[in-house]
Order: sequence, then C-alpha cells, then structure tokens
Amino acid sequence: MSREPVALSVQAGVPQPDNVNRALAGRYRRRRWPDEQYVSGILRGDRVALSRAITLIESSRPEDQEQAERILEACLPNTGKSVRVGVTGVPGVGKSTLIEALGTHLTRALGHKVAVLAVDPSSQVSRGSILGDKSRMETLATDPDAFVRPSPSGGSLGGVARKTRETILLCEAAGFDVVLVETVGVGQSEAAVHGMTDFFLLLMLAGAGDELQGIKRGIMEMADLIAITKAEGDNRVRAEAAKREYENALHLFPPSPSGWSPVVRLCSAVEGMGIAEIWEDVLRYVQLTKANGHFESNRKRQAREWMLETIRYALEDQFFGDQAVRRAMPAIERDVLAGRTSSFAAARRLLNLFRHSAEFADEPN
Ligand SMILES: Nc1nc2c(ncn2[C@@H]2O[C@H](COP(=O)(O)OP(=O)(O)O)[C@@H](O)[C@H]2O)c(=O)[nH]1
Ligand SMILES: [Mg+2]
Repeated sequence: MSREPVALSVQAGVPQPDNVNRALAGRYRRRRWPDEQYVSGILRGDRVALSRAITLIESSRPEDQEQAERILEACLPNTGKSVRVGVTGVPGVGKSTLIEALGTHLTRALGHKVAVLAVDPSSQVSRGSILGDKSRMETLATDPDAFVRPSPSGGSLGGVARKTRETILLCEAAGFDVVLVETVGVGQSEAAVHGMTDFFLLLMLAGAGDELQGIKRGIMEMADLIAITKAEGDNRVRAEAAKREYENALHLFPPSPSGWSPVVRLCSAVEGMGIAEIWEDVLRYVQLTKANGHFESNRKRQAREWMLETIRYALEDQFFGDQAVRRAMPAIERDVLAGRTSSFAAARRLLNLFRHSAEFADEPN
C-alpha cells in the first residue's frame, strides 16, 4: 500500500493528497450500464434509461460516445414513427407557452406521448434559457405522457444539432409519437431544426407596423404554418390584420416541394384558442405528404444530410484537434495576418500537415 517516494508526491510535512481525485470520483461512482440495459429500458419506455442514454449522447467522453452510438444503432429499427414538429419564432413570441398548451392537448385530449426538445446553442453560456422555460411547461414537465429535455450544451450549433437529432431517435424508440423541437429563434438554429423535423411552425407577433421585418424571408419560406400568437383581447384586431398580411406574403413565395400550401392561423395559448386547429393542420399536412411521397423522401434526404454533416463535423474536430496542426497554427496565422502568405496557401500548408500526421498515425508500430 505504500506509495513510491517520487518527487511529485513527496513534500515533507505536508499532508499527502489521495491517489484518487475525490471531486471526480463521485462522477464515476455510478456504474456504467451494459448496452442491453439501456436498449431494453428505452424500448420499454423507461424514462430513466432514456434520460441516461441522452446523457451519453451529450457526453464528450469517447467511451460514452461509442456506447451512445451502439445504443442508437440497436434502437434504430424502432425509430421514425413520430411526427416531428419544429417550433420557431423570436424570443418572447410564446413558443414555450404554446408547446405547453399544444403538448397538453396532445397528451390529455388525444392520447399521444409527447417529447419536447430544444436547440439552443447559447445554452452553454447561459445554462439554458430553455431550462428556465421548463417553468413555462409546468404541466408538461410533470405529465407522465410527456418528456421535456432542455437543450444540450454542446458548444457549436452543429454539435447541439447532432445531439438533438440523436435524441429524437431515442425518444421515438421509447414510444413518443410526437416530437416538438423548440429553437431559440435567433441565428442559424431555425435551419438546423428545419432539417430535423417534418413540419415547421413559425410563430409571429402581431407587431407594431412593419409586420414582415422581424423574421428573415428565408425562415418564412420554410414555414408550413405561421401562427400569430397572443391573438386575444385588444390584440385580436391587429392579429387579424397581420394574418391577412402574411397570407398575401405567402402567395408570393414559390410553391413548396411538399405540395402543401402554408397556412396562417391565429392562436392564444392563454385562452387555449387555435391550439387544436394547429394540430389539425399538422395532421392534414402529414396525410397529404404521406400520400404524395414527400414525407418519406424528405426524411431520406434529411438522413443523408445528417450523415454528411456528421462527417464534416468529425473531420473538423480531427483537424483542429491534431497535434501537428495545433503546433503549426499560431505561426501560420501570424503569417496570414502579416500578409506574408495568402489564406489559401496557409490553409493548404495546414491541410498537408494534417494529412501527413494522419498517415503517420495510421502506420502500424
Ligand atoms: N397574452 C398572452 N401572452 C402570452 C401568450 N403566450 C405566451 N405569452 C407570454 O409571452 C411571454 C413569452 O412567452 P414564452 O413562451 O416564454 O416565449 P418564447 O421565448 O418564445 O418561448 C410570457 O410572458 C408568456 O406568458 C398568449 O397566448 N397570450
Ligand atoms: Mg422558450
């Protein structure tokens, strides 16, 4: 039991530290489950197994990621059977409140099982505005037929999006037949969520004056349904005016490849108005696109896109994590900034370095 008297551990008169870092030990005390325990748990709809598997997906430890991948593969035959709905709109428009109302309608009135996920790349810094949102989803958060999971804090949007996509699949394997994905509604996250859902719901406020300013045209073009929120009381008249305005704007867009013509609805989550109608639109959309083949072809296109994106991110991780690249980067960057070399030549030098170091790593020793 005695420790070797190495220079690093011996300091006369000073209490010697433990071999085990107690702060870290707690994290590993929970014993790793075998794959089978996760998979059978998820397929049974067990929330603990589902939550723990999602934690593996979100982990950055390589052994966790490998296990998450095996679990996902095993669950794959049981995925894909949900309706995936993306919900976007500027912060404050009422996304979380609507999801609470819609989700509760789905579980209580229609007997669905609803998973609520979120894509919020900023949540690394703020520890999740969506976490705060859980308080806006009080009923859903305690509903036995709902599963609410805050956004993963994965750093880049790509990382967060990948984790959310994989989480969708696990939720489906666990029997959730409606998946609602909320975006923060700023930046690029709408496109990421559009790329992982079947139906895209854009929430808009009946704002002061210039109605079409708030949201970029590209996002409006993605929308299958625009819902004007908070359309109650004094707001009702303005909401109706906004509805006509959006309907006119939608006519100017090219027809969607889905064959579906986007609709504009009024809703009020506090009055429960328009919520059931939104779901009826989703169902009409699903019926139409399943009949014309778009539903399936869109899912296939998305699956292919996920694969390509996974490759892109993996390559990027490898490149920027490569020792030779990291060593050479600062000097090459200085050359670019000083105008001694072009960005293109610098990039090629770094890529060559990366290729050689990858080849070297591949050689059997
Ligand atoms: N009057 C009214 N207020 C609403 C409605 N829906 C949401 N709100 C309020 O709008 C604010 C923002 O809602 P929230 O759901 O957090 O918006 P998010 O940032 O888009 O998720 C909150 O204070 C809500 O209570 C509605 O239908 N009517
Ligand atoms: Mg919210």
